[in-house]
Parts: sequence; C-alpha cells; structure tokens
Amino acid sequence: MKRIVIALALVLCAAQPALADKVATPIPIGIAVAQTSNVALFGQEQVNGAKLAEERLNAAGGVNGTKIALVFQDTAGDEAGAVNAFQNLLNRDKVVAIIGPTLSQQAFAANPIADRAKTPVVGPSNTAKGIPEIGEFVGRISAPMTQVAPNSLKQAMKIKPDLKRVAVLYAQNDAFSSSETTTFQDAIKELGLETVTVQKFQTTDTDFTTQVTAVLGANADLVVISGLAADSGNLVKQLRQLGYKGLIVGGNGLNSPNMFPVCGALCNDVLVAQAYSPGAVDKNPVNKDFAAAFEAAYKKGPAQFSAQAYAAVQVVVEALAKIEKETGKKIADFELADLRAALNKSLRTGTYLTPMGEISMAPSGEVQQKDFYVSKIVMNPDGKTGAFVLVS
Ligand code: VAL
Repeated sequence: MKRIVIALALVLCAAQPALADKVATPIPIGIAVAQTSNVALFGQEQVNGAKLAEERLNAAGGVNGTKIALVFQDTAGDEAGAVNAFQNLLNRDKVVAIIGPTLSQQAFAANPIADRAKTPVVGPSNTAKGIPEIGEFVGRISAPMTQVAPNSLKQAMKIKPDLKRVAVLYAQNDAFSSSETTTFQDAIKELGLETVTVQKFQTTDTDFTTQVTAVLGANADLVVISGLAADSGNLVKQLRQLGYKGLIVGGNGLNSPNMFPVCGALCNDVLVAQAYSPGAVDKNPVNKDFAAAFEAAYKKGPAQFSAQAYAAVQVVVEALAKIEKETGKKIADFELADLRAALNKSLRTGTYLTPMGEISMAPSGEVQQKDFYVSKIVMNPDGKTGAFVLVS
C-alpha cells in the first residue's frame, strides 16, 4: 500500500510540470508597459491600443476561435520595473510572448531575460539602434529612428529653405534619446546644415535655462530635441518663453498628445516625424477601421503609441493563427516552450496589414515598414488639447 502511495505521488509530481507547461487558454500574452511614472505618458496610450486590440480581435474569433487574454504588468519608468514585470510574466503568468517594454532604456535591461527564457518579445515603441540585436527572441514593430527621424529635418528645410544653424539637444541619461541624437546629427551633416551647439539634459530635469541660453547665444534657426515627453514638453515651453522664435523638430519622445498639457499653446508648430498617422487612412482601410474604433472607444483620435501597441497585439495573434494553420495543431495543445519557439519563427514570416500599413519582421527581428509621415502640432484654443496635423 505504502509503495502504491509513493508511486502515485511520484506520478503526480512528474505530471505536475508537464501540466503547468501547457499553453493556457485563453492564450496569455504579456503587456509590459509603463502604467505609472512619467513614462506612463506613453504607456497609457499603449494600454489603450492594446486593450482595443484584445477586444476587437477576440470579437473576431481570437486565434481561430480561441480567445486571447492580455496580462498587464506595470513596468513603471525604469529598468528595475521592466525586469520585474518581465520576470512575473515569464515565470508566473506563463505568457506566450511579451509586448513591451515602453522605453529602449528598459529594453536593454529586460529583453535579455526573455531571450534567455526563449520567449518572443515584440517591442511596440523601442526605436533606438540595436534593439533586435539584443537576441534571437527580440523583435520590434516600431520603426527605428534611423528610418523615421531625418524626414522631419527635410520638412523643416522645406518650410525654411535658407535654414542653416541647428541646435541639438538630447537627454543623456536615456538610451533612446542618445541614440536618436546621433541619427539627427548625422542627417544634419548629410543635409548640409551646421550644428552650432549640442546641449545635454536629463529626463528628470525641469529647468532648462542653461540649455535655452546656449541655443539663443548660438543664434540657431532650428532646434532638434531628443528626449521623453515631460522633459521635452518643458524644454519646448521654456524655449518659447525665453524668446526662441525659430523652428523646432521633436524626436519620437515628442510624438504623444500627452505632451500637449506640458507645453500647452507653446507646443504649436513643433514638427515630428511619425511611423503612424491617423490622417493616413485613404490607402489603408485597416487604419480607417482602427481609427474609427479608437475614436468611438476613447473619444479621441489614436496616437502613434496606441496604433503601434494595437499592431503588436495583432501581429502576435496573426502569427499564432499561422502556427495552427501550418501545423494543424491547436495552440492549447502545445507545450509552452515549443509554442514560444514556434511563435518566434512565425512572427518573422509573412506580412501584416496593420494601422501603420503593411509591415513585416525580418529574421533579425527588425521591423520592415514602408510609409512614414511628418506632422506638426496644432493646439486648440483651450491650450491643452491639440493634434498632430499631417504635413507630409
Ligand atoms: N521610442 C522611445 C524609446 O525607444 C520612447 C519615446 C518610447 O525609448
């Protein structure tokens, strides 16, 4: 009898990990973005996009009839928060993939953990150089600034053809901002413009008097900013308050309507290159449909960070559906480890028709996207709300 009990206990113990390692239903997909801290200015937009995707994709049948369930883990704004969120999603929630984190700065710290756990990461907003290179399981659907940013400089030159003197400012404690500024500085040279001053700041700064004084002293006719939303918003505001009258080009960190309340009416006319525009619906019925659904759900138009988060969920769901089609096996019948590996491959095949147009993921994990835009901020008379108005 004793032997039977022991044998039974052994069988049960052995069965335990196997059971735990099956893919759960609804299919869990991790969303690790900043829901708190200053970085939540981007993260809230990402949550909105992801939730809308979950609702709409499940209403359309999920993965061939099996629903998905997004598992949200707040990363807050730093590396430790992202690492913690990734660990919970990987080990506790047993997600099939992680969409996140918000910042490249966080991706460099957290993505290696998912890579070691052989779990695909889909970056919805990381735009620094070197993200896919983190590892085999790391990809992104957010176009790197090397492809997007120079468009805004060209637009500035169209507005002011005699443009010459450029002041460059960037947040030196942020990996994305430090990366983006090198892209801008290279493009400035290539376009025959002159960098007259390079000023550094911190994403935590609130007083930019030193940098603005240097810009005014250098007699710049274009200012190019690489930072995050709160710092850049304050910087724009103080540039205008202290008398800077020239053009301003903002990088990806200024691509958020959540920055509008920070610089208020003084946000007007800032030029931003974008990988998504709610105005670009003519050629893309998927965007038209998405933008209308977003407007109906949130009573405002979608921001780039929302569209990209939506697209990230869509891409994961379509890649899962492809696996079922190719193997003839339901996702829920896979071992979790096998599914994660298959999903990483599936993500990198075929194309996806998203709100950003047709995109695909190269074997390296880098996104391939065709259409980019430049918009200008136009604030409403209330000085708090406004829009990115498409200029090219
Ligand atoms: N794109 C930036 C990054 O990669 C921010 C603005 C989300 O960190």
